This record gives sequence, structure tokens and C-alpha cells, in this order.
Amino acid sequence: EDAAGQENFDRLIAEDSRIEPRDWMPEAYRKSLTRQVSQHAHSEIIGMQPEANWITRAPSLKRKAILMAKVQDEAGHGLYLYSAAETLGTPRDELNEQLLSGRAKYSSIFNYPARTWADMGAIGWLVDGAAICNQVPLCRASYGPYGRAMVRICKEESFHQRQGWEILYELSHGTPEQKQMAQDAVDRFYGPALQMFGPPDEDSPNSRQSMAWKVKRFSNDDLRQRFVDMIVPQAEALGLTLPDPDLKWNEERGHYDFGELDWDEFMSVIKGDGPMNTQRMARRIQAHEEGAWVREAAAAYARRQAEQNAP
Ligand code: FAQ
Repeated sequence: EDAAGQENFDRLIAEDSRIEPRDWMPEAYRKSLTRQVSQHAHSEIIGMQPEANWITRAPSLKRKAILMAKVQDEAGHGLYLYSAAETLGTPRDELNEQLLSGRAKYSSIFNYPARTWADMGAIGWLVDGAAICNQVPLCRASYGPYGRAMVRICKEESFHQRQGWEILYELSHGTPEQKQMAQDAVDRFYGPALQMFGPPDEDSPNSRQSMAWKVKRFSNDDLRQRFVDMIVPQAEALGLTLPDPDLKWNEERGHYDFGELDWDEFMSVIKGDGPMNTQRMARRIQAHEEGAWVREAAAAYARRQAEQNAP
């Protein structure tokens, strides 16, 4: 217990100021942020897989170059976020070990397969769209390194969303088969994208404390609503339909009403039983093992440099 530290922490939070790595912070704050930021990093890294799957089959050289750049951006976001998480005191190796051993979560959305080229459009438009909606408020998160990381990441995510939108627009204005492929991708990704915002507020154990600490600024349901309101007119402009018969403008609320999501499916996906969980984890473990020689070489090089520079 550090009374002066706690008082300073409370003051910084009340002032909407920022907590920095060297500041005293409650252990629960450190722990919860390490959880959220590292899971966010894991999501970026696992999230490379569905799209990497299509790099070799992109329909043109230009599309391929764009997709490669996007997947590299996700890697960059992951590394950036691991660095932000490390400032809270847990080393990168340990965070990575939590992922590889299955103890840490990563976003449910990446446990769905990317079946067609149109899925690259749906992922960009809906998945990156949901990511931006969730992450723009995180730019104001009370923990400095996380908030600052989010600013950069959001800029890149908006480019990602635009490229996804453009893929879907082209397909939906192409042949009837292409339009159907775009519609099918949106049909499959719509529900899972809405679930990226997390469980409904009454089933969200972390929200209350996280909002009191000004890490989260809006609740899961509020952000989900904001996202639905944003994508309805975008879907109309694309000429595609959102697969929800209950989707309807509610004049009184000033928002779109939408149907109940499949929360049983969500729970089973985050417990590890989604369509692609096994494959995603196997691939990540394999990539980690195949990268062992790089880590060993880098460590040997650093050791030699240190020896040579020793007085
Ligand atoms: N999937 O109490 P809450 C991207 C867990 S974007 C899996 O509401 P919280 C970009 C939650 O961790 C995707 N697990 O939790 C990209 C908690 O479990 P825990 C990543 C979920 O933290 C695009 C439990 O359920 N974005 O990668 C999910 O207050 C394209 C109870 O939930 C972020 O991580 C879920 N959908 O709110 C990359 C954003 N939802 O930890 C490649 C930062 C909840 O107690 C390609 N994170 N859980 O064991 C956040 O904003 C929050 O952590 C939430 C969850 C909103 C995700």
C-alpha cells in the first residue's frame, strides 16, 4: 500500500491526465492493462493469418502488394503493442508464452476461415471497421504508452478499412457471381464482427473497473451500437445487405435496432472451439519454433557486441 502513490494515481485519473510507466499504479490496474494490451497484441499477430492465406492468390499484382502491406502493418501493430505491454513489467517472452500455451485470449474474429477473395474485402471493411470503432476511444486511454500506440495504429486501420471497402465495392459492381461472393462474405463476417466488441454489458466483468480507470471510455454495447449505425449506410452504398432481419431504424432512440447475436457461439469460440482455433494456434507455434534460429542469432550477436564493447 502506497498512500501517496494511490493519491497521485487517483488525481491523475480524475484530471484525465496520463499514467506513465514509472508512476505508481495499483497492481490491479497494471494487471488488467497487461491483460488487455497483450491480448490486443496477440490479436494483431494471429490476425495476420486469415489474410496471409490469400497473398498468393490475390487477383492482381497490385492487390497482392496492397494485401502484403496490410498484413505487415498488423505485424507492426503487434510488435508495437507488445512493447507497450512490456512497459507494465511483464517481459515479452512471458506474454508470448501465455499465448502459445493457450492461457491468453486473442480476438474471437480470427477463428473464422477466410474462404474467398471477397473475405479480404469483408475483413477490411467489417473487421478493421470494428477495430477502429473500438480503438479510437482507446487513443484516450489513461495509460500513456497504450493511448499513444493507438493513435498510430488507428491511422493505419482507417487505410485498411478503405481498402476492404474498395474490394467489396468492385466486387459488388462486377459480375453477378462476384456480387454474390461479396454478399456471402458479408453474411459470414457481420455477426462475428459485431461480437468483437465483447459480451453484452451485463456479462462484461471487466468493463466497470476499466471505465472507472478511464482505460475504456465506452461500454461494449455502446460501441457495438455506434458500429451498427456506421455500417448501415455504408452497406447501402456498397449495394450489399446486412444479414439481420431485425435491423431497423428506431426513430425514438435515434439508432438502428438490431437482432440478438449468437452468444453461445461466441463463448465457444473464445473457449477454443471455433472453426479455426486449432489451426491458428498450430500455425503460430510452428512459426515461433521456425524463428528460433533468428532469436538465437540475435542473442549471440548482442553478446558478442557487448564483449567487444566491454572496457
Ligand atoms: N474475443 O469483460 P469483458 C485487431 C474476453 S482488432 C475474445 O468485456 P474487456 C485489428 C475478454 O478478454 C481485435 N475474447 O473484457 C486487426 C475477457 O476475458 P479475460 C483486437 C473476448 O477487456 C484487424 C472476457 O471476454 N482488439 O486485431 C472478446 O473489458 C484485421 C470478458 O469481456 C482489441 O483487443 C473477443 N471479441 O473488453 C488485425 C481491442 N471480447 O481477459 C488483423 C482492445 C471479450 O478477462 C486483421 N481490447 N473477450 O480473460 C478491448 O477493447 C477490450 O479488451 C474488449 C473486451 C472490448 C475486447
